[in-house]
Amino acid sequence: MSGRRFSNAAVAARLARLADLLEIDGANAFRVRAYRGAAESIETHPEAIADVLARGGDLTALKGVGKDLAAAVTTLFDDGEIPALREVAERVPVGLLDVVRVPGVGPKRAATLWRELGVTSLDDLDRAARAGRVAALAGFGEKTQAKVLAGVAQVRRHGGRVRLGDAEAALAPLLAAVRDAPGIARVEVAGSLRRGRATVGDVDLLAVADQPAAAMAALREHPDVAEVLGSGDTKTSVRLEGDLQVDLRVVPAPSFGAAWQYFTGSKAHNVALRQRAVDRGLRLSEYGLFRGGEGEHPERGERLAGADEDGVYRALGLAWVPPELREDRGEIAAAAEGSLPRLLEPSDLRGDLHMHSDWSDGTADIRAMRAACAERGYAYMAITDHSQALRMTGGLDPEKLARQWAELDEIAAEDAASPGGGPRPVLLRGLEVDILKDGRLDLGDDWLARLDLVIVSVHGHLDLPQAQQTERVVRALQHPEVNVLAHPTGRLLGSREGMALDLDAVFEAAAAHGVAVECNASPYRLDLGDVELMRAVAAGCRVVIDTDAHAVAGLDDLRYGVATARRAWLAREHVVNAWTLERLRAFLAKRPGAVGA
Ligand code: DGT
Ligand code: CA
Ligand code: CA
Ligand code: ZN
Repeated sequence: MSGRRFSNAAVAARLARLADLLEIDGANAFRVRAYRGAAESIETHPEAIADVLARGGDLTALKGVGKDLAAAVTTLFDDGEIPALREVAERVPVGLLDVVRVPGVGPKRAATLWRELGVTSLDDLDRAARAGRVAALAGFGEKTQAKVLAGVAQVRRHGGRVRLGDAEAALAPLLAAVRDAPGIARVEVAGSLRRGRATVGDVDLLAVADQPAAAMAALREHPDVAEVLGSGDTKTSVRLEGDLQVDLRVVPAPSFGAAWQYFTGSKAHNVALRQRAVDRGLRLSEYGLFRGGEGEHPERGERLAGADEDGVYRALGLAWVPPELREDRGEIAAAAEGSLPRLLEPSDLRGDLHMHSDWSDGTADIRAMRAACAERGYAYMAITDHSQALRMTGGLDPEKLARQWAELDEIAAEDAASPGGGPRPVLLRGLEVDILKDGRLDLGDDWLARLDLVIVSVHGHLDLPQAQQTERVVRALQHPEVNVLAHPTGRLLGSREGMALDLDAVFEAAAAHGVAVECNASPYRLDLGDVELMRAVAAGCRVVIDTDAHAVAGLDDLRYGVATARRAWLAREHVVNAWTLERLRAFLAKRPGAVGA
């Protein structure tokens, strides 16, 4: 068994997906049922299938698993995929799997919608239904169309988490509208958005207002609102056009801090905090921190804190805990001892070390990217276009790289010719070099040696079995010229899980060879994520937070990376692009002793 160790649930999910896709594809009903039956049997099997296979056990002993299915599952463990699933997924758009989840749309109807209207996703279905094209199909009609529309909204509500960046962007105009409503004293973001999670389930807003009704109306009546889910005296919930749910609560000023603390969460942090209150004979709720009171009415007791968050933590003998740390990962003990880290701040970063120009698939030229970095006050920056293997990006071969360096030299000459002027970030010569399938790098050693900064990353063959993928990445990290491993897991939030990779082995190699691991700040990636960053630092790795910007606007994504790093408890010391240029250069040159400098 060379592949990934799949859980029973993961195996079952693949078989169920295969059954759904086959059914949409019009496969024989017997075959579809066989996959579904096997999925159920594997999901509920008490022993891990991985263990059954490891001890040479027979899968056909499981109810509903015949010879062919047993072979398919064995192949999954050996090769990381089921051939039949890959085959059908090449024919049938996977977006139809969302479509079949819509109440009233089974696989048969999904197939009709696909063939007749070209529907391949929930968005397509939504548009087709709004345009009245669903009702016009034979066997559908107005009633079904209305049901489909409501069903799409329902699937979206329960289905997806929304990326941090998308949530921020969607929220901004609403927040401004509520802030401008008459009688508003204060509006703040709470929930997972305030904690900086990579994705959010919904957005929680908290306000203090003399006229709560006006605040509620400002939200309800905003043009971006698609549906009002509920609206009362103290709470309004809406769903936006882009599917995000937003809850607004209005609370009395004396309770604001306690409510902000409560609705910021996380739930696990709140549970631990409330226990601390109980241990002190106190009661903590969204109304405040109280001594005495009775039953359901703690607020009849003596109020010790509640108007501001800081006061709530202080009254519990704690330092104020930054929201990104509130996940019950040891922050309460640290706040009690006064040992919370001095977390990285956005202003600590002195440069961005991963970005693309129009030499490969970026949209701006080097001078424009540099001007944008200068505006952001950076001391240094690196242009890191793609290497030649990524042909569709216009990746650079040595000849093109030499021409790019000539342009960098020209810019340096311009600088020298006009001293003074505005701030000018130092331009480092970088490249994002592809890790080839066998772990070799997509550029010759003599060229690698002449770069200031060598980023390596995986863009192809993301589906190799774990042992092979790990060996591939580790081999790349062993190359003496390599400085950064970019987007180490390859995950794309909401659309692609990370590669099968033994991250502990990767982190160990990165630490041993002086390679920094990236926290890619693109809101589509946030890779490494918070939990992985903690593991990396524990393994002795340094971290670089960079944007992988492909346009000037992408440079602003840095703050999502900072939020992720803060969630991982990172301080300036861990992050190489928070260091001075001198110290960074020593790290990049892998000079002995440089890391601790
Ligand atoms: P999300 O929306 O899934 O990304 O995550 P949150 O953390 O924003 O969760 P949400 O919106 O359900 O609730 C906001 C906060 O309210 C949550 O972080 C903590 C607090 N909260 C909600 N339900 C409970 C609960 O049952 N117990 C406690 N202690 N706190 C809760
Ligand atoms: Ca939330
Ligand atoms: Ca909520
Ligand atoms: Zn890149």
